[in-house]
Amino acid sequence: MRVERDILAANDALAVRNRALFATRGILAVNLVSSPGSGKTTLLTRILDDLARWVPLAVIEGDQQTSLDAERIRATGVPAIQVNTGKGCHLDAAMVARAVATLDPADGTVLFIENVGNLVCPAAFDLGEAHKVVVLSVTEGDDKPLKYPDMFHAADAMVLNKIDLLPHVTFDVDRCVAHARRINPALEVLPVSATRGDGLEAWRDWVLSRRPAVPRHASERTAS
Ligand SMILES: Nc1nc2c(ncn2[C@@H]2O[C@H](COP(=O)(O)OP(=O)(O)O)[C@@H](O)[C@H]2O)c(=O)[nH]1
Ligand SMILES: [Mg+2]
Ligand SMILES: [Zn+2]
Repeated sequence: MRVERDILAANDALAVRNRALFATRGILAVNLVSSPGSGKTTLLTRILDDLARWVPLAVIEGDQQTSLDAERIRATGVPAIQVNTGKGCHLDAAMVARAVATLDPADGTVLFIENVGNLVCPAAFDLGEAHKVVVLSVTEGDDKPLKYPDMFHAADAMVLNKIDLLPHVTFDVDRCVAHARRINPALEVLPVSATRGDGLEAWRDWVLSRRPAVPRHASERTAS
């Protein structure tokens, strides 16, 4: 559809600008995507303290309504901005650009973007992030990679959350991973329980290992 194509082209142009800004400032932007309730905010709150020992952090929280998630993030001491999309069902690059201007993250910041809970259109909207990470919880069914292939194709990693609930639900981890890798053979899989704590170190290390080198001129600007 024409209108849809124009909207995506305009978004892509802004995403290119976001990505260029992140590159000059050595910022790692990670876009968390999932259906509502899979555990995105919990996955963040559980590693922010630890990450804060190594890197500056900032969070953009997307939801249709409320600033509850930004408040959960700020309670950890990390700066967060809530973006309410109203009837909108995804964040776009312009929203991220405005939030970044307000947050004014330091060079070398790890910037998490928690997208609106939706496994469909966030796959199509580039925000300028380095990586999309799809969060799937075991209560959602092991067939979701087959049903929402675009999202699993766009993601570089899948956090498989709520593994503490595996004894109580019908969810075949091997089948889920096989489905996901059929769509995206390079997909990394991180099984975790955000509440019980399993796999959180691997999740933290995955983030830390993705940091770009901070460009020389950027570190000179911050050096006092
Ligand atoms: N049992 C269990 N519950 C979890 C886990 N992670 C998150 N939850 C719960 O799932 C619900 C939704 O979590 P939230 O982080 O708000 O999900 P979001 O909508 O993706 O940001 C909350 O009640 C969390 O406590 C987990 O690993 N195990
Ligand atoms: Mg949330
Ligand atoms: Zn949407």
